[in-house]
Amino acid sequence: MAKKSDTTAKKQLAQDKVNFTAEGAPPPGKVATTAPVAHAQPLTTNQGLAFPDNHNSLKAGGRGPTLLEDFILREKITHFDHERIPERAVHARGAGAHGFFEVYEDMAELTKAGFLSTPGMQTPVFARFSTVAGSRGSADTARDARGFAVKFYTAEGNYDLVGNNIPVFFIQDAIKFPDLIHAVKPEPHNEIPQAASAHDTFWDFVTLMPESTHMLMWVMSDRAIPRSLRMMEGFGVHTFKLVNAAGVASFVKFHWKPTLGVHALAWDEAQKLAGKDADFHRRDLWEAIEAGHFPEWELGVQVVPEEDEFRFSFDLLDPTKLLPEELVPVRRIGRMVLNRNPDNYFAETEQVAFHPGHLVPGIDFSNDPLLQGRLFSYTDTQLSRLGGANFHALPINQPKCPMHNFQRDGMHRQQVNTGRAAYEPNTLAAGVEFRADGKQGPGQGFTSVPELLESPKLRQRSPSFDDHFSQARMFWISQSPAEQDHLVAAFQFELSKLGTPAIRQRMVDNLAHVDAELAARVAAPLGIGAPDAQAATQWPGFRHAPHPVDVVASPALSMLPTGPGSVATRQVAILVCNGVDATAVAAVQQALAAAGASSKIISAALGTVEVADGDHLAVDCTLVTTPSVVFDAVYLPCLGVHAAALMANGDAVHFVLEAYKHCKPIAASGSGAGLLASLGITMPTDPGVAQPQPGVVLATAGVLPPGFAPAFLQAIAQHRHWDRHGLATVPA
Ligand code: HDE
Repeated sequence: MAKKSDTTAKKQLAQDKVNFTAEGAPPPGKVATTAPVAHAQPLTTNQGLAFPDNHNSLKAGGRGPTLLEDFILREKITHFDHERIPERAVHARGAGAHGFFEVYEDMAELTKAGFLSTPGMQTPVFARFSTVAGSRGSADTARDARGFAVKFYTAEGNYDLVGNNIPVFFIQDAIKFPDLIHAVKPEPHNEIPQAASAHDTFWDFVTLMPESTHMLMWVMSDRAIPRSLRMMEGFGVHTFKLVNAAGVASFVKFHWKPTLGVHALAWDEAQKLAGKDADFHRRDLWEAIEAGHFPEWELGVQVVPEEDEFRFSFDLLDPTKLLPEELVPVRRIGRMVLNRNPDNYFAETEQVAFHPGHLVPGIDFSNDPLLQGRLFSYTDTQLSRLGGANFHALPINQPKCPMHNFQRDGMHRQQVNTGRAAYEPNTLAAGVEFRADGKQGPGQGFTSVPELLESPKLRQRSPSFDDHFSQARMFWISQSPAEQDHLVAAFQFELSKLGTPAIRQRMVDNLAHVDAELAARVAAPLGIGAPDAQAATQWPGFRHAPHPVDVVASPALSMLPTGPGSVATRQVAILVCNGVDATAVAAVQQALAAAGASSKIISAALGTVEVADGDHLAVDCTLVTTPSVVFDAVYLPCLGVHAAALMANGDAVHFVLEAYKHCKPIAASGSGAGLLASLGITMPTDPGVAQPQPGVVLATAGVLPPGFAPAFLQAIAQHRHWDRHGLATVPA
């Protein structure tokens, strides 16, 4: 028996050897000669040991158990097991890009910051945009504030401007931040809902914190659903200080102004995009940069001399207040261009560590109590997120200027420090001291602005922070009618989702302090009582300050004046089927391309469609894989006698109606124009160009009139036509 079994084992062993080489691996001990294509070099372990077979673990026989001694397998699996790091507690989902900042003028009169001193000087930057509440895998288009963080790699050290796309914040004191975030994140018992503020705990908290009312107005506005990360403003939010070489400080608010204007999605569109293309924003950023359409913003400053600190009816240190641009104009001092996508998402976008306390000489903090709290949080969070005190040594975080200090050791230390003296002062390391000389002036290092502080220790909110509603009102009265409609609808949407009617009531009671009409409109469909301003005053957090006289509209708060703008990078869908007028399609495509927009041919199936003259036109995408929500505008060309066939396709009908309902520009020619009429969108008028509904461009004639493409481009440049009427009846 024993002998027989020995023979079987030997046969199996021989067969295993055959199998091993039969699968193409070289005999043990030899390095693979056909290197993996991607790297053109042999695979190795983390220790540099080349190994020939990356497909089979080491087993006792071809069909036997895997051996524990397979250190190659173990290393690979162990590394994989530890690939994930904790996601950011807030701002987990983000997209980033490299670029440069270029200053326009010498800012020496206000700041000694070297990167703001020489006109035309370029400083490398890395920017990361993010949503706040959702986790890393959540959808891009959630209703939320967007993070807008920029790391400037200046010659004097890294400067981080860690802002948002909304100029104010929910709370006035950092001690409330964990409460705010616990309230907005998914509810802890069931982890629902993801990336959404429309749930009881969020509104329970904010209605008890009336200081959040101003920020709520922004978050319920279309600012919270940007069309593109490239089309949103950024704000430093807090008041900071600029300090010149003479030590003279001024207060400053930072702004980023996008050159493409500020534009938003429709709320229904944003929700659909969350399913149809959850990566909508990051894809848009990535593709724009790949296509050479580099996103660009101008950096603006609002400067207030120190002696004017108390000039305003609100406190400059209160982060729930903005500084109206009409009171202090924004001075544009430079531009940021993002021109390179990251090579590796994890290494760069995920591992980048921002911190509002990463300052350079010439920029300093104010005493904003929210900002002061942030100064602790950002280093602290990197310690657990990036695994220790050496996160500054990760390539994306390294300063691009010399760095010397006596910090030593710690997890994952990258630097190999030499010498005996890891302290200062010393005489043992050639007497070297790495200190700036402390004098004021360019290149002389960071010094804090001296400030006289003598006061009792108090756990108290300054009464100058008490006015919670005036700027919320300013925001409301500054919006266009369409923007006001969207804001009311957003409040209604969110509050309708609440299971606790008392919370809905508390919100409209608070809103009654902003504007009676706003509160009544929001309350109407919520199944609650009329807004009761008096009831709101009963809650402990409520502090009542009468609206000061200077609550007047601030035109800069509306998104409308920023358009019409450029059509560059806009995406246009051209719906086709057999019989399409290819000449008209080519003419429109050419006009779009000349203006920097791009177009896609969409049909029911991939392949080609037969054009009117018997030739063929290639289809780029199908109606189902690229729905209307991923486009900015639609063109329906003449489809000859086949027009009815397209409209027999429910997906095509839905595509057009949905784009129309989302107020997107629609152009139609020939029988395409007739199709629109059959959908009830508009009646075709005389031959030629007409705009019976805003943003609808028609040509009923067979041949495109010369004004057709320009009219379509103009409609696209206006972004959306929010003033379209009768949309409630459109079934999409
Ligand atoms: Fe943040 N915030 N935050 N924040 N924040 C973080 O830091 C925090 C606040 C902002 O793309 C965290 O590295 C506290 C205001 C952005 O990596 C954390 C308070 C503003 C980003 C943190 C605030 C911001 C963060 C999580 C109240 C607008 C993403 C990961 C005192 C001016 C940066 C991290 C990136 C990230 C704390 C309030 C903007 C936990 C305690 C106000 C853009 O440290």
